[in-house]
Amino acid sequence: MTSTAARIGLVVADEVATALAEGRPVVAMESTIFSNLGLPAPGNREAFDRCEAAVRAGGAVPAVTALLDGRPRVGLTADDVDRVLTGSSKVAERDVPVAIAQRWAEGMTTVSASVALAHAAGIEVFATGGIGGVHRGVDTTGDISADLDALASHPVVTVCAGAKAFLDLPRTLEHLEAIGVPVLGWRHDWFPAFYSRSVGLPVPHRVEDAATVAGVLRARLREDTGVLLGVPIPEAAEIPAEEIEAKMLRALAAAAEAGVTGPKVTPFILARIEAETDGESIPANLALAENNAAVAAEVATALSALR
Ligand code: PSU
Ligand code: MN
Repeated sequence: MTSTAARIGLVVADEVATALAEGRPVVAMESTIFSNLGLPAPGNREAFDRCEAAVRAGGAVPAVTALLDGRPRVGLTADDVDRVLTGSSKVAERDVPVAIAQRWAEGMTTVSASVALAHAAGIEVFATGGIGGVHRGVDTTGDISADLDALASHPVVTVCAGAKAFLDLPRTLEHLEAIGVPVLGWRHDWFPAFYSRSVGLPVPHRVEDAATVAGVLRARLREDTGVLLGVPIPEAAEIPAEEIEAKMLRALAAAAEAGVTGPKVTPFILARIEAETDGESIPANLALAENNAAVAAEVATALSALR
């Protein structure tokens, strides 16, 4: 436990605390993806079950982060998970202190909040579906996800399928470069675009194994900067970029027309993409999240071997 953990009253589940104390592998996960904000029922429970099983199959302990009854939590009970599946308050890193001070009943952690809580608990690997990034139209809106700053501010490996192509992916990669986050491609030369394995953007560095990813985190020059590992969606589940692009553009247009701003933008667009694809996006989303959880367990195992 870090001094941050004590100051914020972080509650770490027994199984997670024991694994950390014994130096065994642990993989943190976010709660937004499993809540109403990320995936519709019943796909959200299936996503949770498959991600948890993939982490355990890889020999690691899963540690989902959330805020419940005003307390920040790492590692959930079955009852807690039921609450997460119906959760609807989105909590980014900057919102965590407010949720604690105001004792919110529930807060669903985004990537930024989860990476911060993972670090506070002493966890070095985090798995998710896709990260937030620089939004298209940033020149007028200024909309850049707090996920990016969190990657630069906590020494955690984030395992993801890149980011959805409704974002401005070239500028997201430029931003990650500017803030000093190493970006790695898992046995892949391209920055993954969530449903699609590539939209033609090269990834700065390709890696072939988990030991190398662990080595990159160990060799960081800044104490508090993490690593982004982009894992392409398994081929069998991929939706090709040309098939999804027009649907994403319609979802973006609907968000602009509805005048949606701030933290509501991403959940709004996610829901519209589901509608535009007639739910075809859901199995792809589950497959990539499960695959990321499996790779994250490998990375966590490699990190505990270095200890
Ligand atoms: N991208 C997805 N699914 C998600 C999210 C992003 O494909 O559920 C969620 C994650 O919790 C991410 C958050 O951290 O949205 C980013 O929101 P914003 O763009 O408001 O920073
Ligand atoms: Mn935003």
